[in-house]
Amino acid sequence: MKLFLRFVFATLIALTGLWAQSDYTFSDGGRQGNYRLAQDEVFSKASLVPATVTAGSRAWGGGTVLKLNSGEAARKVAKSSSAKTRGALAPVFYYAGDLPTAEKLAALPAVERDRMLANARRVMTAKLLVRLEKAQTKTLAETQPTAFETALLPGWMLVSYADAFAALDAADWMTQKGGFEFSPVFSRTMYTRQALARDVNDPLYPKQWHLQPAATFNLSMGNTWDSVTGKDINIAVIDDGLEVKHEDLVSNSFPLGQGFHRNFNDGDPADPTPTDIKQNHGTSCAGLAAASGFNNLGVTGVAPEARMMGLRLIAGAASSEDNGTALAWQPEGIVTHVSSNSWGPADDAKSDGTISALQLAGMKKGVTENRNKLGTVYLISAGNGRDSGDDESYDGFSSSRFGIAVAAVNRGGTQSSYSENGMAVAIAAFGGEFQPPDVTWTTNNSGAESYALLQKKSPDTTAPVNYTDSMNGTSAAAPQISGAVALMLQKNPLLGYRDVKEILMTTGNAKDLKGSTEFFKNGAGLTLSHSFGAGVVNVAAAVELAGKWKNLGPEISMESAVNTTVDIPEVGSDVATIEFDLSSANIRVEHVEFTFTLTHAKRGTVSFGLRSPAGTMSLAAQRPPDDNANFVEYTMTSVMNWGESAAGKWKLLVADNVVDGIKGDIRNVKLVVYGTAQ
Ligand SMILES: [Ca+2]
Ligand SMILES: [Ca+2]
Ligand SMILES: [Ca+2]
Repeated sequence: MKLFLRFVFATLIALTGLWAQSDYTFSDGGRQGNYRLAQDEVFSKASLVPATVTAGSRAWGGGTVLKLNSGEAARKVAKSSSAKTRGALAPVFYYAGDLPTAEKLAALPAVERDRMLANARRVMTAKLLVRLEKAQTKTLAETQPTAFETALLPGWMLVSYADAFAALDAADWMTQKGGFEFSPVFSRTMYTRQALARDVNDPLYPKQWHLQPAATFNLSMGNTWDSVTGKDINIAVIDDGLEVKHEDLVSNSFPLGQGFHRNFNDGDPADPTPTDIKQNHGTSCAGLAAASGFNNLGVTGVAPEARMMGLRLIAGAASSEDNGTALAWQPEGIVTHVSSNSWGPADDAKSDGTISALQLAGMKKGVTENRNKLGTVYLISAGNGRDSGDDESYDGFSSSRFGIAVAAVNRGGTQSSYSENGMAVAIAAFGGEFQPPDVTWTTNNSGAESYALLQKKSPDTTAPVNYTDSMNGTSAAAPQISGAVALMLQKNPLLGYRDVKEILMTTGNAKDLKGSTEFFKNGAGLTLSHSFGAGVVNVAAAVELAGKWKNLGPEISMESAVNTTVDIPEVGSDVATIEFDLSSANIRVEHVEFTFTLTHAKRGTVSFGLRSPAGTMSLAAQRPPDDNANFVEYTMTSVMNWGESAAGKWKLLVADNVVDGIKGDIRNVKLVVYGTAQ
């Protein structure tokens, strides 16, 4: 009887010509919306592929949108299917509010059109939402409902049918009859909610190989910008200047004249804009971190919507007090989330690299007081002196446990020729080599004069005025991570500065990188090297991990000192060994510092190795150009033991690598292990 009625009902609708209808107006709880029924599509939950289907079918929403042969129609296919098959099928509608005109749609590239159609697609379920009181349910008897339920919406009921096509028949009937307010209960829950990639419309973006997912080596941006862009995250850029009014930086820079910026060099103390076009370093670094993205202009930074404060410090000599002030920078009412530093002691392989107490104090203030005590995150370039024989372990700034040292990788995945090895190198990004196209694209100081300077430096430049394709160095690498950290902190503003460092080191990508030192697994299973730290930053992975991160406990430390004087034999016999017994330590290690006084007339011939109880060796190579004498109360810091247990015997091995009769000794050695309680 029921089947018979259904047949009559369907025949009735067929006779009235409603089967040709494709445009509908539905009332979704009172809100009118226009929809078009796709006559040539049927959604199938199961992997049904009837003979009537064409190659235009595509997987969607956990099933398949079947594209029918011409001459077929959705209703006809459903009607000719068995009841069981029909139960797996559903009519496909498109919501007009999500679509451009048919003409515009047809003119779109296929990929874009498919994306828009997928977004506008609404698949019917077997239910209708009808404005109906319980007492009125019999008015729908003719449509053969199978059930009525009260809806979440007062005054509306959910009316169920045998299948989605039966619900469509009922919708047709109500439309024909008039006087009903209703809407199909459309399914959008079948969508996989995969984030859509943001449309990056910056014209030079395709040239920014470090951001391109198709490049063999890149920052692994993934779909990160769909969820975080650095919005509401502030980056202090300490450099030789920041051209605040640059067309592609201005909207991501704090305004001038309100105390956000500072100039410690010549010119207006409130304006960090360079006073000399040759001072283009800071403007280029800033663009890599946070040039405005999605603005149809120039390039984009890793954090396309972060905001920057310019601190002009290194365009001339600056006092240690100014260094400290710049590093601790956090203007009233502002949070300094990130401090981007593409500078440091000379990379001449002979300077001892020690920084002033005030500079160090500025960083310490930043990590303990800034950002509501969570700490400003310092990104510091690891240094460009490898081809001169320098080693980052001798750089008191980038190796500080308050900062994160960033190494440089070139486009082909090898360590940039100049990027220094060191025991504090934590992570890497792209610095490239020396000439386009193997160097990075970013903002240049504005104007023809700056452009002429670029042409002189890079005769083959293809960059337009106001931009450069010739930025390189660990200077280029550090601000990329500054941008990455801005994204992480937008995702999870409660990360401490040490949490950020651990997340970067946990997610870094070591795959296929070639450096002058090998990757190894430390005692905690972290893959590290003195050339790259944990490898190239994996932005998508770092942001994802940031989102579910449980903060590290408070930092604790334990120290051990050996005050005897130990002679350092020349190579070929033995090395000086100083042992520290930390058997009683209950610390999960983050940083390890050792401080010593070396007496040696040619200190550059001496190298240092710290062996942890887990067997990990942190190395400071000899620096042949350094023929200076002695290191006094000198500190080195390693990140190579991150995550290891501190418990056990630590050994400092000191070697004199040149047999020339010039020998020395080491004394007052102190080891301090920092980390969390185990
Ligand atoms: Ca831009
Ligand atoms: Ca250096
Ligand atoms: Ca010697």
